[in-house]
Amino acid sequence: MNLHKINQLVSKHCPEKEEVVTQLEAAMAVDSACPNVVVYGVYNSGKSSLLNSLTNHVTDEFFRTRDVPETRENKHFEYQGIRYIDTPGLDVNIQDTRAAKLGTVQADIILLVHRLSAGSLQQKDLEALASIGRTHARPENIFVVLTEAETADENQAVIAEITQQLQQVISPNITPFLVANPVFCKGMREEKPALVQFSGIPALQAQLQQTANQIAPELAAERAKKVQAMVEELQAAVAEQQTLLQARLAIEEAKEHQHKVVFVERVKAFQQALQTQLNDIESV
Ligand SMILES: Nc1nc2c(ncn2[C@@H]2O[C@H](COP(=O)(O)OP(=O)(O)OP(=O)(O)O)[C@@H](O)[C@H]2O)c(=O)[nH]1
Ligand SMILES: [Mg+2]
Repeated sequence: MNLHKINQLVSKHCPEKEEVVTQLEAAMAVDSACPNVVVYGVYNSGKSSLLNSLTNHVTDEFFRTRDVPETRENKHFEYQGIRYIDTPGLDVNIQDTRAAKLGTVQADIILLVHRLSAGSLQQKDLEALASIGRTHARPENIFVVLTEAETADENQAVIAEITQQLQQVISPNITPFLVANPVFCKGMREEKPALVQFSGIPALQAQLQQTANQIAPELAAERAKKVQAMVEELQAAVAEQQTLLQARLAIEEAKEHQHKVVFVERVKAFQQALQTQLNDIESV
């Protein structure tokens, strides 16, 4: 079934699923030969800074960063066989959140970014994570990155709590990556390898590279599976609505039939009564 036909059926029978059609379009539009790594998280959590670090944009940032909501659209850069995709921060406005979600649909690997100073994960973060895990990525392809790692010492309790939350929601084996973006930039600029190591960026880069290499051979098949799952979700929704519609139609037809039966019986009774009266008159 083609996208146009699906779109028509969904608009007609289950408009509440129109967002899934948009997500399907985004998934079908994925054209990169290499794995897509997509960042996801609330605004100001350090997503764009992280991508600048991972793509070695230290002095000339490619992904714009700022202290106020900055990223408004999904933007990408390919580096060492990985396409890094930046997304707007969640919870600023509906359009940005929608664009970020569309980004996750295109992800082969998701980097969930969270600032240590924001404390442990909130219920809505956990729900978003669980939903991403269910629909868009295998648990081993979800990386959680905690920025502001330079404050890790005083945030041990928060790190432990977040780790526990992630293990409950994503997988018992997951541990977050700790990253300090300004420390990475300083280390690179001043050629101080100890700072670069401390920033956590090389460790994350290595793990991403390993996962990207692992998933590369099955990339096309996995993407096709995701598209297929969305098509099936929409087909099931349309079929459910059609079944409901048919059931309603059958009830209406049965009601109409019943009305007809009652009407015919009444007419017959009336005819009979009339005939009786005529007979009475004739017999007078
Ligand atoms: N201390 C510290 N600051 C960081 C770190 N990472 C990012 N920042 C700062 O946090 C602020 C926001 O960073 P961005 O990278 O623009 O955050 P973002 O998540 O892309 O923000 P939006 O695009 O608005 O969603 C900037 O001032 C960064 O310099 C970090 O690891 N440590
Ligand atoms: Mg940004």
